[in-house]
Amino acid sequence: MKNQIFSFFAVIALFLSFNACKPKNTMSAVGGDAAAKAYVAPGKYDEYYNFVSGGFSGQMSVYGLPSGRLLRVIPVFSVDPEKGYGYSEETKPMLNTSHCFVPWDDLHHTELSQTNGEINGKWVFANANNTPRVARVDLKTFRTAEIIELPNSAGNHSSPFGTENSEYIVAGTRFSVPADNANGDVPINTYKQNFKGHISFISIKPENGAMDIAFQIKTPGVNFDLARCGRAKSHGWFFFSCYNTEQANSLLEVNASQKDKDFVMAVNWKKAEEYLKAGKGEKVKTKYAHNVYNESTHTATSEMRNEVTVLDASVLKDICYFIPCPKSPHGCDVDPTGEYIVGSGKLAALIPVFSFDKIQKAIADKAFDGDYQGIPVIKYEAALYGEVKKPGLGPLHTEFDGKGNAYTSFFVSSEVVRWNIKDLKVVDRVPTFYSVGHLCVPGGNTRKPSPKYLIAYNKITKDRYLPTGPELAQSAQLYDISGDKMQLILDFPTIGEPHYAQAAPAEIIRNNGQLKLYKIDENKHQYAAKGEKESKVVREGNKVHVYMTSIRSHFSPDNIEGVRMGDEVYFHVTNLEQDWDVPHGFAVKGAANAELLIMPGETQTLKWVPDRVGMFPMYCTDFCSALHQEMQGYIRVSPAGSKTPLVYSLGAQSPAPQTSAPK
Ligand code: K7E
Ligand code: CUA
Repeated sequence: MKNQIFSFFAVIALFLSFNACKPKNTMSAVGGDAAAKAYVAPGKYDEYYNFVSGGFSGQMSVYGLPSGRLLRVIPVFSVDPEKGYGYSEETKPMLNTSHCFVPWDDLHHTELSQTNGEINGKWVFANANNTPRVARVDLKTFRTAEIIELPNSAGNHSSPFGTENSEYIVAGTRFSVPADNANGDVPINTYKQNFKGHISFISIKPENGAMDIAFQIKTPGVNFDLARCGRAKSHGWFFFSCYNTEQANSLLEVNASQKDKDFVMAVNWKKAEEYLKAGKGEKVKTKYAHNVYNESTHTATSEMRNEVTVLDASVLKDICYFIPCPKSPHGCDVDPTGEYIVGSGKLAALIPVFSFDKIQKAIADKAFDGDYQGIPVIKYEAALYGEVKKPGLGPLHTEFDGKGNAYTSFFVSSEVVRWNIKDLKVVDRVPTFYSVGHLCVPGGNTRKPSPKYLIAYNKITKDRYLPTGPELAQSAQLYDISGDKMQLILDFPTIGEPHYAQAAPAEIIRNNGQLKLYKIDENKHQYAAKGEKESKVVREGNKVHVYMTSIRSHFSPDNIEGVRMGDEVYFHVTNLEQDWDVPHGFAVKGAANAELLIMPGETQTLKWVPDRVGMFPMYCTDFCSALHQEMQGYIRVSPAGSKTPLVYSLGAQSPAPQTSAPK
């Protein structure tokens, strides 16, 4: 019997070791009280807002925690027909770039703005990975308010990570490329000579969040992966993980995994600021778009910029330092005290923890191992606080609870490991289902984390949900980390592929002066009609401007005749409602466009080019009242050159069209 039990456990152990990456026993992971812990009763609010990256959906989604309820999808880098984002004339400029109108991107990281190293609830930033951009979402409106493109960059992955007072949002290029002002028409195998890395420091205006590229730092050509600001004692520094220090340009899975160690790059941004002030930056010609949404005109504008200031790290020797870090580091995370910097080598069997104090001493003592293309390399041992031994397989990202613990995700062994920062001992581990990427502890990248929950954002869901054909739901998992043992309490599917996410106590976000509606008196839109009396239709050549209003439950005007083939019709719809939560929608048959979804007091414009002669209905798409289905109208389209007079009306039964505003 004893023997049998022994071999039973031996088999279990074997099974576990062979199947480490695909934990199968899902039942035991969820305790009986899990449902109660994640349960938020109908009508009750969640404790936290969770801002989750949408990966290749290009959007950001907002969940309530602990319920995992989806509250909102905020369109950021991808067009969103549901909200008319990128389809309305007002929002099209938001997606403008130096390339063209780009209707999609790949959003990996969200970053909440901070004051004194704590979340302030004003803005959440996001990165576009493909066509390098950083966006600012205003948490008063939960809308994208600003997008700035990044020159000299490609694959804006190490982004957007903020400093403790949101002085800067920083962004490191994943792909090194020839600089924008250099000849890019060079053989790819000249990577070592011609390819450069650039780190962007985007300044944030404290009063309104306005973004501007303050400066860039030019570095050797490597791949920047992730970054974190120094905090508290290390405020003024930034830490980036970099891989491909081999400078390979082909088959990176082999060729960029040759070296035993790549780097964490420590950047003294206060020093960089001094050099900038002293005029050590070079003004470099380039081209990048800066797009801003104006809340009083309800309109975005896009401006092309053509210059950026670049500091060269190989010339200005004391702004950047490389610290050797094992095996292609991915995450680079700084603990709440600012002393410990954790590098997570994707292929490493240990986690190195660097000490800020030791890094400072190493720099003072010049404890260098030579340089890497002009950048000093600090000796590994001189910067190292210690190593977490055998923590798991494939460490990716680390978050902190402010109680002395770190939580690292392990992609290959599909688990979250809690370890003590001081003695570097593993104290708990819990399986994730399945391959986990980023983790989020609310405030986990601040001086004061809120250590009740941890959310794991997973890459593969396999058998967690009802199957949906070849493509399965993406997933997040919620853990209770308030006790000695981490406990899985909830799975919830996500929009797109979730990478990083941040969360904040609901109070911080709710009480930041959220907007309930736009005041109609303050509407400065060029084509606003601030009352039905102002509604009208005006022809300017082949452009027809419809100054339209919507209120429960009609449009004004609701009948339009005299539009001709060859015309471009612009429906400028002003929602006259002044109540919270009463949007109206607008759509026209056959429009090569999306709907408009217009908030109270707002004006939005749908462009429509009729493709045939005939009668075209238009209607409200948002069920706004009991008589929502009555909220409709017609537009008559006549042949090109026809003499049908331009008339419009409201409440006039045929045949009594008006040519002036309805009374
Ligand atoms: Cu690890 Cu793009 Cu931050 Cu995904 S990244 S997981
Ligand atoms: Cu307005 Cu339905």
